[in-house]
Amino acid sequence: MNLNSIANEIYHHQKNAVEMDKITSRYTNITIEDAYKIQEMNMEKEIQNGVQFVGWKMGLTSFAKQQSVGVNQPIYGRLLKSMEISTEELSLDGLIHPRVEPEFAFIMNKKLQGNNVTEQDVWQATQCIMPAVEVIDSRYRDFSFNLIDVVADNASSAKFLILKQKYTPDQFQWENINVRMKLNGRVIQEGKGSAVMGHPVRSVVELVKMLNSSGLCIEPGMIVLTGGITEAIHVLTGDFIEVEFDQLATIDLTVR
Ligand code: 0L1
Ligand code: MG
Repeated sequence: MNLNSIANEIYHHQKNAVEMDKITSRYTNITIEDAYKIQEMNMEKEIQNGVQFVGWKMGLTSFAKQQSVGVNQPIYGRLLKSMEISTEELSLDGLIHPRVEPEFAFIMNKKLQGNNVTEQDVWQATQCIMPAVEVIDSRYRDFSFNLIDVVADNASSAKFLILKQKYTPDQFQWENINVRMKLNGRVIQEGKGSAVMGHPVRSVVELVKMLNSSGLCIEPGMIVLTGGITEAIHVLTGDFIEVEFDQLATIDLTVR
């Protein structure tokens, strides 16, 4: 088994928006550590090409999502500047079978590292929190994968949008913020901040610990997407999505 060639295969499918078969059905000895290594190798390719590495995303942070993949742990992925969409138009170019989910984006202003990090440490390192939407797009056929497959595929990262509105960490009880997602005018998903590991700050704590086990950390200025507040919804060309964060703001997305 050659991790470099598996990384190249996944990278090809990510870049060309073509579905692939699960790697775990072909490489039965592959480990979760190998999968994070593959993720890192592909990120290195992007950095070599001049693309900025801007932060981290946590995935599978809700019980519902963990159940749907049959796991009991979250995962992390890497965010690139090229994944960020700044207009409220979502182009499906370069995507296979995209899904959209509401998230909180934590913007960090201090380095966070180590295995003993606390919620207090995270709050002290949080510059602001912003409503966000993540567009996930697994490169695996029919969204069929296990934990190792999805980690190697950068936790299904594809695009993200962060609203300009900034909120201070103490402005709201983030676990109590209700979020509704409407598809073409009809509410089809509802959730609460507490869906993210009980409280989104816990997702950042967990991320720091997971990164630490690979000698990594959150650097000042980085974004952290803390994980889906509701289930993700499939989107198609022509769809209009409204993501309403109670007390905060609404993100409108037109799919082109
Ligand atoms: O952001 C997420 O929670 C997605 C993690 C990967 C699972 C999926 O693609 O649904
Ligand atoms: Mg997500």
